[in-house]
Amino acid sequence: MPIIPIQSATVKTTCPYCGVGCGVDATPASATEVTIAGDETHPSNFGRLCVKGSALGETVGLEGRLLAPKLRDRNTGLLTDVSWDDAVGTVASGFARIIAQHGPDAVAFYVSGQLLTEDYYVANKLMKGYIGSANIDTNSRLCMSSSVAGHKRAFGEDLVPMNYEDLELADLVVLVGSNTAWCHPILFQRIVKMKEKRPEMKIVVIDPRYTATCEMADLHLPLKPGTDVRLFNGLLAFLAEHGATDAAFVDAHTHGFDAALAAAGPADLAQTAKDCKIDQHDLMAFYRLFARTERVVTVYSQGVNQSSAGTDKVNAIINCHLLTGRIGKPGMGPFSFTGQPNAMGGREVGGLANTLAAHLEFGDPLHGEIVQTFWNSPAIAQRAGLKAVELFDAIESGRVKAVWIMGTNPVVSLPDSDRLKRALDMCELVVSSDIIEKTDTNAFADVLLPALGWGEKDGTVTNSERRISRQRAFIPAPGKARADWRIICDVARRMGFDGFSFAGPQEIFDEHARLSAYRNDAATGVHRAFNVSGLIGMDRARYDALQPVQWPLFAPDGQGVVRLFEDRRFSHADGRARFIATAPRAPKNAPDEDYPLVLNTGRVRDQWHTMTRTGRSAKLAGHIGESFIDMHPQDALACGVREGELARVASRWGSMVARVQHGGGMPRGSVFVPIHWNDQVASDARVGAVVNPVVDPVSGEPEFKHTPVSIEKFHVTWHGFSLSRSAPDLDMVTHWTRVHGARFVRYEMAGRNRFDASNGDHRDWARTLFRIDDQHADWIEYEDKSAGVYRAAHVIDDRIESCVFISERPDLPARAWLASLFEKDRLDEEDRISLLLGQPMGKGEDTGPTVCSCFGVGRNTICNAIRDKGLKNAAEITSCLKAGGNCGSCVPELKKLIVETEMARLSTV
Ligand SMILES: Nc1nc2c(c(=O)[nH]1)N[C@H]1C(S)=C(S)[C@@H](COP(=O)(O)OP(=O)(O)OC[C@H]3O[C@@H](n4cnc5c(=O)[nH]c(N)nc54)[C@H](O)[C@@H]3O)O[C@H]1N2
Ligand SMILES: Nc1nc2c(c(=O)[nH]1)N[C@H]1C(S)=C(S)[C@@H](COP(=O)(O)OP(=O)(O)OC[C@H]3O[C@@H](n4cnc5c(=O)[nH]c(N)nc54)[C@H](O)[C@@H]3O)O[C@H]1N2
Ligand code: SF4
Ligand SMILES: [Mo]
Repeated sequence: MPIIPIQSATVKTTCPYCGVGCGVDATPASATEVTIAGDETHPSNFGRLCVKGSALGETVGLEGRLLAPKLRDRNTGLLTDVSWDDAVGTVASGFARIIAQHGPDAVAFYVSGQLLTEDYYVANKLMKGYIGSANIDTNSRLCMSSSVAGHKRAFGEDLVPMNYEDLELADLVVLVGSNTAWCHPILFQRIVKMKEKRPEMKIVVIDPRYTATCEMADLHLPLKPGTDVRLFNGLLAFLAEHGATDAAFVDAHTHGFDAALAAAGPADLAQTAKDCKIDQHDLMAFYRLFARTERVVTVYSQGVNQSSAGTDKVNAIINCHLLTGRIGKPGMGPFSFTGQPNAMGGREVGGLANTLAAHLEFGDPLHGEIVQTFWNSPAIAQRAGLKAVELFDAIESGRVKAVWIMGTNPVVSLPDSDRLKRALDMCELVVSSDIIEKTDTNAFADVLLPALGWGEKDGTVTNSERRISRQRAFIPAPGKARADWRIICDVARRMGFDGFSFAGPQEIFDEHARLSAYRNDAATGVHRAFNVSGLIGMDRARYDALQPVQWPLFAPDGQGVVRLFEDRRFSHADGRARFIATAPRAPKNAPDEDYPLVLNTGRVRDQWHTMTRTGRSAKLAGHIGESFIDMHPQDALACGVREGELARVASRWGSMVARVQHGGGMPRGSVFVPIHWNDQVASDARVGAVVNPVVDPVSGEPEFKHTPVSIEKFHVTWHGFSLSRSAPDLDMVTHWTRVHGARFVRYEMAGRNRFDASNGDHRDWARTLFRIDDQHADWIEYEDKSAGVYRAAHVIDDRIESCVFISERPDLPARAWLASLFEKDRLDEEDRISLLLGQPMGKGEDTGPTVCSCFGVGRNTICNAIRDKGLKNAAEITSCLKAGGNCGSCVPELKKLIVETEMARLSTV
């Protein structure tokens, strides 16, 4: 469907993916296209974009969009379009009825770090100030909540003190549990660029896996999963023993060092190395480097947060920065990278169930009084609400009877997610606001509310360095979709609440800014560092012109505070930071005989979460097209599975199926599965079903990186793939994964019993697969019964419609070349012969899976060029093939291919 631009001028907006928060120049180029470029003036990225940001233009079409409010008939399961009036009425009366019967704690909102600050603000206000419950939690619970809890314990407030420039000013950057190269690519590039300029700058990666990030590191510590507290406690003891401390800072500005040191235990390098399963010399090298380098930034992400010891991991890291006084100064400090585009904005407004609003908390009645007086609201939540995992437990047990899910897909992203399906099935009223109609979560919704997506919505987001940027609209609202803030306000008003009559997001932002400043001092209220009083009173024109600014921000048109704690004052009442005593403890569920391996889950370079947006881009699909189980070859051997085969990963909670691979740098004992694949794109690849529902006791963040599992072969009798212009009949296959192409959909498939190449009419089978009635259809067919191979292509008027390749063995031919046939209006003779042969004739080599998505350069092309032309580094590959020359996201993989090609060459000489 065409996109009708609001205007053809360039609009400055912010990328909707990761927490780096890159500035984007979006230019609607024609009725169907938007040109995307990096905003050279934005201080996060200075014009650069990673591969996901660069592909944003491909993801704004209307395919699959939810464009009208819908109600589901629970008996038939069918959805019917309804008016907004009816939809808002159904939600408002449903919530009101349940509140009247069962009290305010019987309802809940589950929201998202992908909402804008304005959406988030009104959702929080409605739940905590009007409904009077704190049952609003956000998917940031799954993401940053251990960091939030760690910051509150150490600093007295949820504060990330840092600035992106600190990464460039540092002499040592420690990346803990962060695959920065793939998950925060532009920050990674900023670090790498600086290292190129100043080779003495060091990068250390602490991650059980050897990730793409490690390609650029001086040192990789492949620690045993879950042992970070041990490692940083060991560092604390080492620093204390070697006098690498800032005693004056510790004396004047902190509390609790002695207890923390006692909990850390003695400085016993050998024992720490053994506990963490790290080479003792490498550990010593890291400790020494940390001790002698003044300018250290320690970055941490989900390898730290998503753990049953997540909050302790955060504090164990911060302890080391406090002991050395390396905080609040240029080029040093602990730096929690936020995941989602507006994780930070959500924390500002109070989107977590255990914070109230605007960095005010539960537990002190004064905080509640400040917020209620400011809102002039009929109620105020008195105590913390249910955290995400508890919230869905409460839905399952019937305590919570209505839930409104906004901008998140919990049936994919929560742990033990099959149980979530059961919970939602039982829930009296499930409402979901989304931009996409068919998601795993929406399948359980009684009411679907169409929201505006990126490019259509308008508001603010805050990135990892506390920088507020505008997301601006450049496409008109499609169908009946409405802004999230507006949907929430409409429901609030229909419930009879005043306080929700906003003319636009600028008015909500203004109220948010005023609340941040309201009684923000110890004399009349409570001092908090979160204060954006400089942004009060913006009219629409000023709001539209708002430039990216960091908070706190006091002066109108000011630039905000670049770095926190430069004054050595922390937010605890006495102004001091706290050391936290952190005793190491093992993950709750340990591997055992039945489930001997540890499942680690995370992200891949070119997909975003549950793929509702990145999954639409053919360019992004080329990198990794299907889910996988990455494991050490010896573990694979022990489990009786081989690379390229399908296997089932099972835990005590659930199971999923994916293809086994090596080469992802897995240590023995661990397997890695990506989080993105779900029931919309694969038959059985939702890893959330397998993950244990264990949470950190302080933050409530799930232990996504550590579930004991077993792996066994998934038996099939045939393997295959199809490319077709319309979807095939998936009832014909046992296992499938869909991959989005430019002019086709590709299905990787496998089956049991239904296809036997030595027996039966395969054309009939193919006809049923592609739903072809025509008995006289034009087929190009090849069959080798003894080898168990069958290939068929269906052609209409010389144009390829569909093709399927089947084999009894998993060694199927390459697929990349087939895509080009779908670009053609007519197949020529050579194409037809190629289809029969199952490989391209002469021209068109098999380029292999995409490595550089920007220029579509495949692995085989790159390896051939490295070998044939003797290319020595990434820059030479770029000048030869362009690969790596645009966004740079693939540069770590290029480096890896150089090493692999060289090793392959050496092994053959
Ligand atoms: N391409 C892409 N980028 C994204 C996203 C995306 O979906 N796709 N999502 C965004 C979001 S919301 C988030 S939260 C961030 C996440 O960004 P990251 O945290 O960088 O990503 P993950 O892949 O979840 O996990 C990071 C690493 O933690 C390691 N790890 C596992 N267990 C341990 C452990 O016990 N100790 C240590 N030290 N490390 C461990 C894993 O091996 C993994 O490499 O990415 C953001 N950026
Ligand atoms: N096993 C495992 N699970 C994990 C993780 C892990 O590492 N391992 N990581 C966790 C983390 S850190 C995160 S952040 C979560 C992410 O998990 P989710 O939040 O569940 O994933 P998304 O796909 O981002 O879901 C966003 C939904 O909102 C919709 N949407 C997009 N834009 C808008 C909008 O403007 N308005 C509305 N109303 N809807 C919109 C999208 O179509 C999509 O359905 O996953 C968590 N789950
Ligand atoms: S690093 Fe990539 S995904 Fe993250 S904000 Fe920038 S362009 Fe978007
Ligand atoms: Mo996240």
